[in-house]
Amino acid sequence: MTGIPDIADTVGFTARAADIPGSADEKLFELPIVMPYTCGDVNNDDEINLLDILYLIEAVYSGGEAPPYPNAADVNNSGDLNLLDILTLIDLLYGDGAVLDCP
Ligand SMILES: [Ca+2]
Ligand SMILES: [Ca+2]
Repeated sequence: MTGIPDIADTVGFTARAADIPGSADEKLFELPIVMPYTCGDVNNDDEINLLDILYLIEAVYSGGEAPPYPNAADVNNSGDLNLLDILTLIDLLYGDGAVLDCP
Protein backbone atom coordinates (compact mmCIF):
# COMPACT_ATOMS: atom_id res chain seq x y z
CA MET A 1 0.00 0.00 0.00
CA THR A 2 1.23 3.48 -0.81
CA GLY A 3 -0.18 6.99 -0.79
CA ILE A 4 -0.93 9.87 1.50
CA PRO A 5 -4.33 9.73 3.19
CA ASP A 6 -6.44 12.89 3.22
CA ILE A 7 -9.09 11.76 5.69
CA ALA A 8 -9.00 9.94 8.99
CA ASP A 9 -10.47 6.49 8.63
CA THR A 10 -9.67 2.83 8.99
CA VAL A 11 -8.22 0.89 6.08
CA GLY A 12 -8.70 -2.85 5.99
CA PHE A 13 -6.51 -5.24 4.04
CA THR A 14 -5.92 -8.96 3.90
CA ALA A 15 -2.41 -10.39 4.00
CA ARG A 16 -1.95 -13.86 2.56
CA ALA A 17 1.08 -16.07 3.09
CA ALA A 18 1.75 -19.35 1.26
CA ASP A 19 4.57 -21.85 1.32
CA ILE A 20 5.92 -24.05 -1.45
CA PRO A 21 4.12 -27.27 -0.29
CA GLY A 22 0.86 -25.41 -0.71
CA SER A 23 -0.14 -24.39 2.77
CA ALA A 24 -1.59 -20.93 2.93
CA ASP A 25 -3.26 -18.70 5.42
CA GLU A 26 -4.58 -15.21 5.37
CA LYS A 27 -5.49 -12.65 7.95
CA LEU A 28 -7.47 -9.44 7.88
CA PHE A 29 -5.72 -6.36 9.28
CA GLU A 30 -7.20 -2.96 10.04
CA LEU A 31 -4.96 0.08 9.89
CA PRO A 32 -6.28 3.25 11.57
CA ILE A 33 -5.35 6.40 9.68
CA VAL A 34 -4.58 9.25 12.06
CA MET A 35 -4.16 12.64 10.49
CA PRO A 36 -0.85 14.38 11.24
CA TYR A 37 -2.50 17.68 12.13
CA THR A 38 -4.75 19.25 14.71
CA CYS A 39 -7.87 20.95 13.40
CA GLY A 40 -7.37 24.72 13.71
CA ASP A 41 -3.59 24.54 14.12
CA VAL A 42 -3.05 26.34 10.82
CA ASN A 43 0.70 26.87 11.21
CA ASN A 44 1.25 23.38 12.67
CA ASP A 45 3.04 24.48 15.84
CA ASP A 46 0.88 22.35 18.18
CA GLU A 47 -1.11 25.32 19.50
CA ILE A 48 -4.23 27.08 18.34
CA ASN A 49 -3.85 30.81 18.90
CA LEU A 50 -3.76 34.23 17.23
CA LEU A 51 -0.82 33.19 15.07
CA ASP A 52 -3.04 30.66 13.32
CA ILE A 53 -5.59 33.36 12.50
CA LEU A 54 -2.87 35.66 11.18
CA TYR A 55 -1.33 32.85 9.14
CA LEU A 56 -4.69 32.08 7.55
CA ILE A 57 -5.41 35.75 6.80
CA GLU A 58 -2.01 36.01 5.11
CA ALA A 59 -2.62 32.83 3.11
CA VAL A 60 -6.14 33.76 2.00
CA TYR A 61 -5.74 37.49 1.33
CA SER A 62 -2.06 38.31 0.84
CA GLY A 63 -0.69 35.43 -1.19
CA GLY A 64 1.09 34.03 1.82
CA GLU A 65 2.37 30.52 2.13
CA ALA A 66 -0.31 27.84 2.18
CA PRO A 67 -0.85 26.11 5.53
CA PRO A 68 1.36 23.02 5.98
CA TYR A 69 -1.84 20.93 6.22
CA PRO A 70 -4.62 22.81 4.42
CA ASN A 71 -7.24 20.53 5.96
CA ALA A 72 -6.20 21.81 9.41
CA ALA A 73 -7.20 25.31 8.26
CA ASP A 74 -10.51 24.28 6.69
CA VAL A 75 -12.18 24.52 10.08
CA ASN A 76 -15.73 24.59 8.69
CA ASN A 77 -15.09 21.58 6.44
CA SER A 78 -16.21 23.44 3.32
CA GLY A 79 -13.44 22.23 1.04
CA ASP A 80 -11.75 25.60 0.68
CA LEU A 81 -10.09 28.28 2.79
CA ASN A 82 -11.79 31.63 3.09
CA LEU A 83 -13.16 34.29 5.43
CA LEU A 84 -15.52 31.83 7.10
CA ASP A 85 -12.58 29.75 8.33
CA ILE A 86 -10.95 32.89 9.72
CA LEU A 87 -14.17 33.95 11.46
CA THR A 88 -14.63 30.47 12.90
CA LEU A 89 -11.15 30.58 14.42
CA ILE A 90 -11.81 34.06 15.81
CA ASP A 91 -15.05 32.79 17.32
CA LEU A 92 -13.22 29.81 18.82
CA LEU A 93 -10.56 31.93 20.48
CA TYR A 94 -12.35 35.18 21.25
CA GLY A 95 -16.07 34.52 20.88
CA ASP A 96 -18.49 31.87 22.05
CA GLY A 97 -16.15 29.01 21.25
CA ALA A 98 -17.00 27.68 17.81
CA VAL A 99 -16.82 23.96 17.20
CA LEU A 100 -14.19 23.14 14.60
CA ASP A 101 -14.92 20.61 11.88
CA CYS A 102 -11.94 19.77 9.69
CA PRO A 103 -11.90 17.14 6.95
CA1 LIG B 1 -0.76 26.93 15.61
CA1 LIG C 1 -13.43 26.26 4.83
